[in-house]
Amino acid sequence: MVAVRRVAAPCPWVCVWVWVAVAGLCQGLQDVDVDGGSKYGSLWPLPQRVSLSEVAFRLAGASFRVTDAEGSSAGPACSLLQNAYRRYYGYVFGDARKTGHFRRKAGPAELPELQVMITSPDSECDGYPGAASDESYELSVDQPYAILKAPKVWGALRGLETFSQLVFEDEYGAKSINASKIIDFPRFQHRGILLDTSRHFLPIKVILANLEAMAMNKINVFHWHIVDDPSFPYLSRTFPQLSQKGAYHPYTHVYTPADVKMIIEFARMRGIRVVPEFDTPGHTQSWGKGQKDLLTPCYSGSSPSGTFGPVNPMLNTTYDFMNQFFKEISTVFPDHYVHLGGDEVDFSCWRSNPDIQKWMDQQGFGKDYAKLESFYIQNILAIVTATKKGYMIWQEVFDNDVKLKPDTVVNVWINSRLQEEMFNVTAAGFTTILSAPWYLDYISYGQDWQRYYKVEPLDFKGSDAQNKLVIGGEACLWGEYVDSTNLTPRLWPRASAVGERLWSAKEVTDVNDAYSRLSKHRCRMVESATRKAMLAFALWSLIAT
Ligand code: CP6
Repeated sequence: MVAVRRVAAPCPWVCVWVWVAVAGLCQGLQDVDVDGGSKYGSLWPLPQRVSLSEVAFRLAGASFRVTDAEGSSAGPACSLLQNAYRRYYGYVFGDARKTGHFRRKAGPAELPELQVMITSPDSECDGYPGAASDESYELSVDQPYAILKAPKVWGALRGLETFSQLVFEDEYGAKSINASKIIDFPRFQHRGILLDTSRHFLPIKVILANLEAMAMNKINVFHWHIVDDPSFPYLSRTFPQLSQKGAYHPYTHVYTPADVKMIIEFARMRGIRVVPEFDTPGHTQSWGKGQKDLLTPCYSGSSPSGTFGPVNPMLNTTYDFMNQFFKEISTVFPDHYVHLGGDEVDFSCWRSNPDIQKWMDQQGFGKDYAKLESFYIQNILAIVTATKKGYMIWQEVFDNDVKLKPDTVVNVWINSRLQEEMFNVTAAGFTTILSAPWYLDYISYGQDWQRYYKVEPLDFKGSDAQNKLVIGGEACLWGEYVDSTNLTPRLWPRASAVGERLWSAKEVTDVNDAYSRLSKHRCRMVESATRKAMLAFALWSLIAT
């Protein structure tokens, strides 16, 4: 057996370990296993290029500053950055400025400041992140101060996260950081998480906490599967009866316009897009409660059975409603994209309805219900296009030969014919995101994060041009068996595996190295959540007593 020895024994975990893999040497030093540490400390996801020096600096909580560099295009008026500086100061030092920290006469030099430089004339400080946002940054930790350079604020946010991940406590408990140089940018632009707020309502604070966790993992899209069959928690200004009748509770289990605004702003501050999904014509049972005649009446024999199926595609009133509804959506959600669903349409109800049958004959659709589905979707796409939005759709819409705009994002979710689908979608020239291998609501025994980690999104036989159309992926947390009581442990740190796969270079595949970094990253996420919970409890105590 090869014993692996640690030479730099007092070295703290984040700094570069020196390993000697020779048996029998270095007597008196402790033998440890190979999985003792990554030379990249706790960095997660691993930046594209990292060089770490063994020289360390000390950070003094009482005096350390994050400041705008001279010549930066974002100044004190950029509240997105100013808030981020405050937030990351809190992550690094705890929220209170500590004075009287441990001082040594001799020891590492102090690093007094991190200067943030936005290099492009338009910092995009007051804008929303989008499908083409630049998240690149360069971080140099050295004397006399550390410098974070990014073309846009979005890269600065990612760089601040990385800076905070480099900070560790030395053997005296003092905050320290190694001299380092990092050049970083994402491999894939679209790195998302789907949360489902219909099967179970998720309180705002759960959504916000997850946005926070997403930022820690450089995940930049919140795919909000906001409504579905069981409930309609979106409070529409135009059609308030949808949530009045369709939510689990008309006041407590709804997202008001103010709630939605808050979630979008909280996400923006962290460089996260909010892409809402309003899935039709299937998965719409809850819509029918507040909107008469929207759904197709199902028949049993020659009479209506009293149950309803997908949206009724043969009525003009359906499209009048959808027109008004998506007009509202286009003003409430600032992202260029809306997800329009289109998955899992059950034809049995349409088939049972004699009015639909007759109308299909008139249209020349015969008995081809996929044609009916395509007819409906085509109309919805036109309605949404008129609001100047782009759309994402589940793969069935593409499979059914619906005519799609060139900037359509096709969301691939069926695992059994994944490679084939990725090939076909990209061969047709559409951008695609991958969800199929990352259904995190599915649980199994053991370290299944490794299964998610080992997925290679470009593992299909496409040309270079086809590969370029794969813009990323999403981890999906469907809500049938998930509510606020079990959401966090089901999602984290397993979604972190997806985060690194989509951010880091293709070659970053060492599971042992990932394990070492991920276990520390997980501790960091737990600590951050615990600090928030304690803060909330302290505030609650003040108010409640
Ligand atoms: N809800 C909606 C779901 C699913 C889909 N759409 C789903 C289907 C199969 C599995 C998991 C989730 N629950 N609206 C499919 C995109 Cl295994």
